[in-house]
Amino acid sequence: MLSVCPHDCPSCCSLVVTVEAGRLTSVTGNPEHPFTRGVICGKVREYAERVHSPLRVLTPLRRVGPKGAGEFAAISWGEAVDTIAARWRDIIATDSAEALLPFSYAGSMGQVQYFAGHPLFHALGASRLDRSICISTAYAGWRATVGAVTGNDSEQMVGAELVILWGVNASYSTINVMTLVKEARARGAYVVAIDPYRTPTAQQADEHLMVRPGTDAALALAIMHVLVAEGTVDRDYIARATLGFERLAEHLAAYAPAAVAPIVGLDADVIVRLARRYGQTKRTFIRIGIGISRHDNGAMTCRTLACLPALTGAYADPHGGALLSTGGAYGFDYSVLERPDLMPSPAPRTINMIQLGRALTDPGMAPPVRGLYVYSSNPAAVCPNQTLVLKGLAREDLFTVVHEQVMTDTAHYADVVLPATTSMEHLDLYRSFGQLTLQLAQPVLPPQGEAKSNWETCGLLARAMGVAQAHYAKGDEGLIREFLAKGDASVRSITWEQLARDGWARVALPRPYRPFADGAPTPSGKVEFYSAWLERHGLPALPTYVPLAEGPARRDLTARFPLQCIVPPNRFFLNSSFSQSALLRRRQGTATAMLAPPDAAARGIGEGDTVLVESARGSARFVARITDATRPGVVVIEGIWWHRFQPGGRGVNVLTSDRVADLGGGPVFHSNLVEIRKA
Ligand SMILES: Nc1nc2c(c(=O)[nH]1)N[C@H]1C(S)=C(S)[C@@H](COP(=O)(O)OP(=O)(O)OC[C@H]3O[C@@H](n4cnc5c(=O)[nH]c(N)nc54)[C@H](O)[C@@H]3O)O[C@H]1N2
Ligand SMILES: Nc1nc2c(c(=O)[nH]1)N[C@H]1C(S)=C(S)[C@@H](COP(=O)(O)OP(=O)(O)OC[C@H]3O[C@@H](n4cnc5c(=O)[nH]c(N)nc54)[C@H](O)[C@@H]3O)O[C@H]1N2
Ligand SMILES: [Mo]
Repeated sequence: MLSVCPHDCPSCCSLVVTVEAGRLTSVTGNPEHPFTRGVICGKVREYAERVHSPLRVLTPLRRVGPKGAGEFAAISWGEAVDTIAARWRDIIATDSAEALLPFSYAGSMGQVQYFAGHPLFHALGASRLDRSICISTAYAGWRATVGAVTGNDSEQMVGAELVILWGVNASYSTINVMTLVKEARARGAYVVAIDPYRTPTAQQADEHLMVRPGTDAALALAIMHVLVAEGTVDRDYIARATLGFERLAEHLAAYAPAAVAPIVGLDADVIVRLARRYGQTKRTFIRIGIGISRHDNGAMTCRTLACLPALTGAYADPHGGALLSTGGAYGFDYSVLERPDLMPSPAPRTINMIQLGRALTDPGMAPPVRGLYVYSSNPAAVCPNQTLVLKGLAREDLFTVVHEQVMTDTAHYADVVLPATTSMEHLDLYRSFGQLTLQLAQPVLPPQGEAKSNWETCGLLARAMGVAQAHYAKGDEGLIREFLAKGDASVRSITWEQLARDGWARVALPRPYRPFADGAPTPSGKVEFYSAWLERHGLPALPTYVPLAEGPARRDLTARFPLQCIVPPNRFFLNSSFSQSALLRRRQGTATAMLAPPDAAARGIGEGDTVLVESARGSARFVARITDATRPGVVVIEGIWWHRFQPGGRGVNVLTSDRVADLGGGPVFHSNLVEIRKA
């Protein structure tokens, strides 16, 4: 039977699953799917263990111990729904509906489950949530240059002469890109990885540029400097498809490789060599990770990288261009799922999810958040400034409902826990943010225990509250059919019947797919080297290197916290998901902090020592790994362990700040100064 990986990963793999005697027994990659090509990650191969996990929540639960202790008693769905509805009515009556806050992210990328709560909470008049934690900043920056969140089809990279993997650890985070990279390399492509540490992806490249965190815009501008100085630009593409070249060319004077070299931490001749490689051919494909945007200057970095293929005309090449995300390539009308029309007017306030701790603890919040409904997310683990988040979740007067598959760190703080189905147990439609197919997954298992999907649960709550009932009466299949039918030509031609039969279909976009071959959907219709829109939003109009607000230039901070600390994904967890798995925790080992030999020696830290990593926000324990895979001055902490599984009981996000990045309201997980000492 076919299924689809529901997790927040650009690959969105097509799965072949086996069910025996009511249990999921095996999960493999669908060899027929053009992007999956039979390859899936080590996490999802072990999906049976997740679906049948001893930590699965199988019935509704009511808190019987102190907040956060994780002591619960089973209750019926009827009692759970009645309890929630009664508390919500009371909160609405005393503090207004804005005192309710839904909190969700991408536990499931299925469109039905992702958007299941929006109509309910809009109709109630609850506070809105800015779902900014992942892509908002990257997308805002990308849009500034090219107007839409799309890019060249990554399958086209197999014919490229140069592939640049820029801030993307595809070996961990979207393994199928490596299938394409390997094929490109076998056909002669030169592969460059640009990352502050030597990831498994960088190990497979021909060349690794170990940049200092947060300096990529400077590197890209130095490359542009060389392209313009040496005339290896595509005059025809620039004239036909871009805006602001003259102003850019002047501005590049400040970014000579020799000037940029000490900022990025590379030799000037390394930069010049890459610029010459880049200028020699249009068959250059840049795959950019979202991780690169999780810095104070993240949007500006993405915006700057998006300019590179416009200088050489690579956007128009069938094997060139760049891709950050394909999320915007699907021409859907999301209002069908989200139903903003159900909101009262004026629209309720919006709370940025990365500042959940502030929202729950700030005495100035009027009204205060009194009812929190968490689904498809584990904010106790994934949100920055974890100490403040936990302080908020521990509030005795906060009524928290958590709808979960497994008993997470967040669920421990709930007043009511509701059991959620997995993707194997419910219906959904999936789009991807790394490839161009649309997929349908029908249930392959019955709901485990008394689990219900987000769609079903929000429908029950809507009925209990007497709102949005016509929306939920459409049913999940009805909603998917309507969503497909109301899309533009790229998706409208794909039918339910076709998806139900084949599992997947490619969106109706041309091959090769070169969305910026002759311009871009920006205000000017061109790829914008000069962006008046950015200027109106308080950023430089031209691509610019802006030093990190929390980085080495901050002498006041570096005296206490001299090391930059990046916190990218690890191999065996997906954000905090899979941390529930004893098997994958064993494979992952333990929560580690990687540091360079001179940094370790200066602090008397040996391999395997327990260390305390401390930032201005707080400290957490890790095991030291001393390695030249990272450069002196840069500490790497991969992955998010549930804090109950991390020695010391605090996770990596104790260290990270809830400051917002330059644009889009996204987080700055990697702009983080720390000190390390032996515990
Ligand atoms: N195994 C695994 N897979 C995952 C996830 C996971 O947690 N684990 N998370 C999923 C999610 S939610 C997402 S959004 C996607 C994509 O998630 P992304 O965050 O895009 O992850 P990566 O693709 O690994 O890219 C992060 C890379 O950027 C690097 N980086 C950090 N700062 C800088 C910088 O300043 N410059 C440069 N050049 N590089 C920098 C990091 O070292 C890391 O190697 O992955 C998904 N896939
Ligand atoms: N330090 C650090 N922190 C990070 C990041 C990082 O790189 N470093 N990455 C950030 C990024 S990119 C992201 S996207 C966020 C992700 O943050 P989250 O979206 O919170 O990601 P997960 O940790 O995967 O938690 C998802 C939860 O949803 C549950 N779930 C899955 N499917 C369903 C469903 O259908 N219904 C319900 N009700 N629940 C479901 C899962 O069991 C899981 O506990 O984390 C961010 N946090
Ligand atoms: Mo993400």
